[in-house]
Amino acid sequence: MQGKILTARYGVYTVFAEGKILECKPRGILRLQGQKPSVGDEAEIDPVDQTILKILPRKNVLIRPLVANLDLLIIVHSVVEPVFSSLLIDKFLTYARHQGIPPHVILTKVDRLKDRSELLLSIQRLEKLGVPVTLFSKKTGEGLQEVKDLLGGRVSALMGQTGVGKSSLLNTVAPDFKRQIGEYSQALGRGKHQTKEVILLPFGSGFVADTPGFSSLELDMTKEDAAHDFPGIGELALQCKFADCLHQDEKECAVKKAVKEGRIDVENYENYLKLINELPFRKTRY
Ligand SMILES: Nc1nc2c(ncn2[C@@H]2O[C@H](COP(=O)(O)OP(=O)(O)OP(=O)(O)O)[C@@H](O)[C@H]2O)c(=O)[nH]1
Ligand SMILES: [Mg+2]
Ligand SMILES: [Zn+2]
Repeated sequence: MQGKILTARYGVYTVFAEGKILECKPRGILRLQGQKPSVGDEAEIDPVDQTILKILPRKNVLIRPLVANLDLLIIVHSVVEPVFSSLLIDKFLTYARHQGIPPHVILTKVDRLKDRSELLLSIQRLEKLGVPVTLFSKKTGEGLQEVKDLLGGRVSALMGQTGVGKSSLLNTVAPDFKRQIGEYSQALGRGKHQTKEVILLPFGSGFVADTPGFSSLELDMTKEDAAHDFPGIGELALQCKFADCLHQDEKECAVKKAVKEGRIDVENYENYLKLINELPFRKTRY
């Protein structure tokens, strides 16, 4: 029987198979083969002795949070608390592209915004990059139908800082999920890490992962990765003279040329420079 792994906890996996949820343990052979099941995995299971026999090949795997086989990465970001940051959104977008998963941005808590003019500029910038954006509020229900449509029929994961409202959004979409909601701490300037584990929730004919938030994101990426995957910038990297161009001081750089000619937003380029400053160089393997 084939099923999908919904949760992973202390070596016990809940598997969704043929409409039922089973608790399974991996067969010893998996460990011998060095295969560790992850949430989102498609698995061959034996429903009688409740064991996982085999993990089917993965389409992709997001490392942080750990979820396999995603169709969509939903970057959840708040417009107020935690404070809105276009740099952080760009970081997540770079990460999504680096992992080969299409992104969608949901901006939460829009009920708390009196003036939307600045937000609209940020949305325009993202849409120019080809990134779809949805505004959402659990208080007013704005964006609810759009979010439901987005989640149905595919496998997606919510990713974002602690306190942005990932679990709240899921409860609004489906109250049966009964996700625990944390609070935003003014003193800490962030949420309180309410969600502790990745869980995949069946929704319609799809699945959506609620994931633990973080207060800062350490990306498993290098400067060279960002030079190729940063939204709006990576696309031009192939036209640069040097294959390893970081679009900083190099000669005949297609990115810098595009910035000068106004084809790349200055904000984009500045975010890019900030991001590569944070990232390490690729370690050479020679
Ligand atoms: N005003 C308003 N508050 C919201 C909205 N969505 C979430 N909140 C509040 O934001 C706080 C954090 O919400 P959570 O849903 O726990 O956030 P989370 O992203 O799941 O956080 P972690 O599980 O820690 O990663 C709670 O106090 C929510 O009530 C919204 O649309 N509007
Ligand atoms: Mg949560
Ligand atoms: Zn360049």
